[in-house]
Amino acid sequence: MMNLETPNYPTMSEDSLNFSDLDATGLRFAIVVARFNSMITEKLLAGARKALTKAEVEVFTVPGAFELPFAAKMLAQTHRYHGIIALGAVIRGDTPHFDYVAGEAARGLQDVALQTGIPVAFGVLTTDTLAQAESRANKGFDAAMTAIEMARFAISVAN
Ligand code: INI
Repeated sequence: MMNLETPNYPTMSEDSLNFSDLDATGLRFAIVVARFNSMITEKLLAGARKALTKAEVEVFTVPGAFELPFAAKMLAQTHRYHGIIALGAVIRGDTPHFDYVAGEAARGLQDVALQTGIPVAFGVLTTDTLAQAESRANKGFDAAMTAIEMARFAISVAN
């Protein structure tokens, strides 16, 4: 029978994704992080790094979340990485720009994963306010843990 239980894994989030016991040893990841709303994305990056202490990590920056899919695709196509973690913060404010940027970031990043077969973790906060983004700035850790899990999944299916 399939075991759906997950061992206790420390998480920084309240609404934990309940990660299983993940080991990033021997894995290589690219983190691509948007500089827009950098006070938030720097925290996302710190959380992601915390989850990846045992992995090899390279960090790349792009101007905003809209540019994340392009960068993620270029990185995925190198086949140097077991997974990619995309980090950004899209805050609604009072501009309709939000929907375009957030929507295209989400769609584009999923497209990259599906087109290339390289897992892409969606570490992009989409919030109404800066305060909401601040309270979720620990989500970089979760995104990185997701990338580890999906990289392990891809490796196990391929072998
Ligand atoms: N980019 C973000 O990462 N977050 C935002 O909240 C945001 N807003 O609100 O406009 C944003 N815009 C810039 C966008 O990502 C592109 O960099 C820009 O449109 C140039 O292509």
